Amino acid sequence: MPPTRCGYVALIGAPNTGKSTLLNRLVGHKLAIVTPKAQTTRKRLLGIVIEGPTQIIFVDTPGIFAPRRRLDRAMVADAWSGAEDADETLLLVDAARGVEDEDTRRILDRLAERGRKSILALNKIDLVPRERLLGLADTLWREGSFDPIFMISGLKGKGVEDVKQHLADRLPEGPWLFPEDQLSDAPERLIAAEVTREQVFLQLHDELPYASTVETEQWEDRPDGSVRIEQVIYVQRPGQRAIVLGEGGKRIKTIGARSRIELEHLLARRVHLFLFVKVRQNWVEDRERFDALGLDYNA
Ligand SMILES: Nc1nc2c(ncn2[C@@H]2O[C@H](COP(=O)(O)OP(=O)(O)OP(=O)(O)O)[C@@H](O)[C@H]2O)c(=O)[nH]1
Ligand SMILES: [Mg+2]
Repeated sequence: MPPTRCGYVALIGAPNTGKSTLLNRLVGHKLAIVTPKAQTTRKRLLGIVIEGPTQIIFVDTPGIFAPRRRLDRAMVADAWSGAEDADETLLLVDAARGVEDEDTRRILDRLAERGRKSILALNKIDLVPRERLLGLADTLWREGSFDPIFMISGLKGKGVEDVKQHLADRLPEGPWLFPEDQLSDAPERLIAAEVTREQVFLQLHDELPYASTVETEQWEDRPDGSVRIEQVIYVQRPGQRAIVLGEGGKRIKTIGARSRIELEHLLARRVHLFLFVKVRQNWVEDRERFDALGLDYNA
């Protein structure tokens, strides 16, 4: 028997580069929420994979960008501390967007300062012609911060096995840190809140998703095997509450119905979901909300 190996691998990158999509693909389960909007992920999430003798603990992180508000700062700090605590850092670059954007530039500069090589995955290769990919890979190679460079599509699953195999061979020898069948560190009630937040992101436009947060307040396992879940969607203003509810409560009904379907799939049992929308004028400055998210209020 070969010795066991184990280690943490942080997935970092600018917002919307496909980190959460890749995490789900690597684990083979939908753990992290994914939306077309930037700044979907707010807090680190583990996805645990076994590859031969190696337990790979992937860390999905919030996108890194120039933070302005308190919540942004906490998210970005959470992402960098994920990278600092990990054995390996895997930077995702969106091949369709390239490296010209400010967010990626800032990350490249900070990684260059570390003096330790990271792994690079040029992602979304399904969207970009091959010549452009080779040009981009060449530019990134010259940064001198990356070895190796992979070309992948997290969405289509292309190149993802190669990344996994590379990490499985490279992580340090040591005992596995989690039980064999554990997929994540996130408690069910937190993942359940995320599932509803994903629907809030998908069903609402403009600034509203960013102005809201979701918390699971009640979780009751019923004798008949079903579960009763109560969640609160916090928004900042009464006008936003009206938008989340929609005309005649139509929109909240859609959010609830879709979230419930996802939850039943995820939990493999019947779900009774009750959603409430509350106005908390300054929840983005509210320490309690940060604690519920597991973020550092003073980052
Ligand atoms: N075409 C294509 N789209 C992708 C790929 N990977 C992710 N996407 C899409 O990119 C968008 C963002 O994906 P996410 O996985 O949420 O990105 P993220 O990096 O986790 O974003 P944040 O959490 O906001 O930082 C979604 O619409 C995904 O479907 C890919 O390989 N190819
Ligand atoms: Mg994400």
